[in-house]
Amino acid sequence: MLNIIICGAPGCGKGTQSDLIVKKYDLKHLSTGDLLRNEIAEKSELGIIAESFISKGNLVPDEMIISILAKNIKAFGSDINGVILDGFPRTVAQAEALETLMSSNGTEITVLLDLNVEKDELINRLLKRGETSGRSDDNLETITKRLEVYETKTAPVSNFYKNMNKYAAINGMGSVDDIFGRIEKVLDSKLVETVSVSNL
Ligand code: B4P
Repeated sequence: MLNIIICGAPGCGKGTQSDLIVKKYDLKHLSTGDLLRNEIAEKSELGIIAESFISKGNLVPDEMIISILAKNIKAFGSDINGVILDGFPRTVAQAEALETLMSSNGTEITVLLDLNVEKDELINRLLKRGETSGRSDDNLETITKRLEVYETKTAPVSNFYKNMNKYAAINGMGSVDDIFGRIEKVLDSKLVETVSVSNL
């Protein structure tokens, strides 16, 4: 199985690259941002709570997001090539919960792809998206807060996976296709490793 985490600062292109990865490697896609936005659109109880955090640039509480993720992963069943987790985990507590969840399902994370993008470019991309997205978090004040929250809460997740030898930094600057080419190199080498281990 190829179980991938894709992470990086807000606007780094997680969602954009996830769509290409899912197509090429035939994986299931779980975007916690999309799941939360669906709840918000449906005006569910969870969506109303989530919106109050997201519109201020904060992360939604760990317990809430962990239970949503666990429910959705379970729904995929076991007959799949793997999953891509887009925007999860965003805190070390979420990473710890994910490790427990994966091992209880008899599987594990293959690699964390960390998309590195310069701050000015992140802000430009999100402001541009804000012109059409209608998202309550795509404005300069909220983007600034999201970048701060990323540095304090999410960046430490990289170390968690570096310590497990499951970390790959990806240069996230340039065209969508060039960035995807860099990701393919990493994932193709992971696939070769997975096949050689299963043939031992
Ligand atoms: P997310 O939905 O994960 O979104 P994101 O960080 O805004 O965007 P992403 O990196 O996916 O960027 P995209 O491809 O769209 O999170 C939203 C909020 O939900 C969070 O702030 C948080 O509050 C909450 N949340 C989500 N998960 C959570 C969790 N696990 N725990 C707690 N809270 C959670 O790209 C951005 C823009 O750039 C797009 O317009 C795209 O077209 C453009 N773009 C992409 N690649 C480009 C390139 N190479 N060049 C130029 N433009 C590019």
